[in-house]
Amino acid sequence: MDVNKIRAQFPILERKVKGKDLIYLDNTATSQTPLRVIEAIQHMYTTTKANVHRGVSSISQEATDLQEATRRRVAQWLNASSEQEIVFTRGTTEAINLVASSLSDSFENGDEIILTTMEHHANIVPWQLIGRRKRITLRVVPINQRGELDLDIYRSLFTERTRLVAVCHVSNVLGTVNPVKEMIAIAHANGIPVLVDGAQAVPHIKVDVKDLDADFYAFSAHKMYGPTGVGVLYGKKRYLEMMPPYQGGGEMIANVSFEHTTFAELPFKFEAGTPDFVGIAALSKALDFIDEVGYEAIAAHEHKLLSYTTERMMQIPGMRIFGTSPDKSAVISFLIGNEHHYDIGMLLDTQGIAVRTGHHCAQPLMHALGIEGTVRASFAVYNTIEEADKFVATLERVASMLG
Ligand code: 7TS
Repeated sequence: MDVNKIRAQFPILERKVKGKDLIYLDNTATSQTPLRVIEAIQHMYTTTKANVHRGVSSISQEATDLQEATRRRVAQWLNASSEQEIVFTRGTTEAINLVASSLSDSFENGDEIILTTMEHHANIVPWQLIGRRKRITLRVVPINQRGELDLDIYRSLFTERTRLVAVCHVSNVLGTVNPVKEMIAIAHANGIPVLVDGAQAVPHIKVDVKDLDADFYAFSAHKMYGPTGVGVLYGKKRYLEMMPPYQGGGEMIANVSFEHTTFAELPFKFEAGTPDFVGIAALSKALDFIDEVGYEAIAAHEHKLLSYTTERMMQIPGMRIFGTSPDKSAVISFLIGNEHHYDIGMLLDTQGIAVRTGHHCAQPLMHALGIEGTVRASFAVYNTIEEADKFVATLERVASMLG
């Protein structure tokens, strides 16, 4: 893999911040976008902007074809059984809200959902919102010192009231890659379906929903070199067919009268209103990019960055790294002594180094770790060892400045 050839495809990497070369280490929040995705968006706005599934016009047909070709592509890419199992949403958050809202009709007071300590708020709050209508108990799988789930406790959480397991594939704070295939098998042995939040997995790991046997799998395009405003919900057809629509509006109906409405076939039943068809079409170019580089090369490069940077960071006095599982993606959450995460992030920014600080939308995890927040550096395929060196050298200076 030639990282310079990859970098050349990302125009933003040429910009300066505070007079320094941008070093972008906030890929967990959103990754950068290769030129082919940007060009696909521009091409569609300049040649093919017509609303999808509506028109007799040639350009509406072309726009529809581009959207539906992406749906087929995503279905193949995930190894889904059919493109009817691919619902386009605004992102992971909306995909999880869709499932929570739609499934909630079938929940009863006293039902239970199993989550984990390391969930993003997007995989906690939608389940709590059901609680406005029904009394639902969240049962939470704890983590060990390395930031890994305790599977023995997980096994013990199933009761006759369990209705669903919702778990992240990869933690956005700890980087832990959870054994979701095993967790799904355990849930299925108990007769329970599983929703996997794959937001932090798809940029780094080849996902095969059949091999995992996931019932629902959610992710966002913008974290995997794609455009903002587009997400995917994969759902097994037998579940999606049973579930009522999430939102009402145009294009999700078969027939509407003031007395009665019947709904469209899958997946359109779940896609009310005009979708981000430009972004959806451009998502296929992000998949092209990932396929071209290849997951093996992406993983090898990112793991090299992760182990090299971690090793160098550990030399800094007072360094505390949160999340040390051997099965970890390239995310490093840390603190130095008792220094405030925000101060460290600010000082890194003065050198053009973009990281994220704070609770990372995972406040229950922060409580479990006994902290308020961390600094988080996260890598993508275009990051380099030179950038890692500059990052660590800056951290060394920050550490000695802060004393
Ligand atoms: N789930 C996980 C595991 C995430 O990391 C995120 C976003 C989401 C869901 C929500 O994704 P969205 O595209 O719908 O917003 N995580 C982060 C983050 O770690 N920093 O900024 C956003």
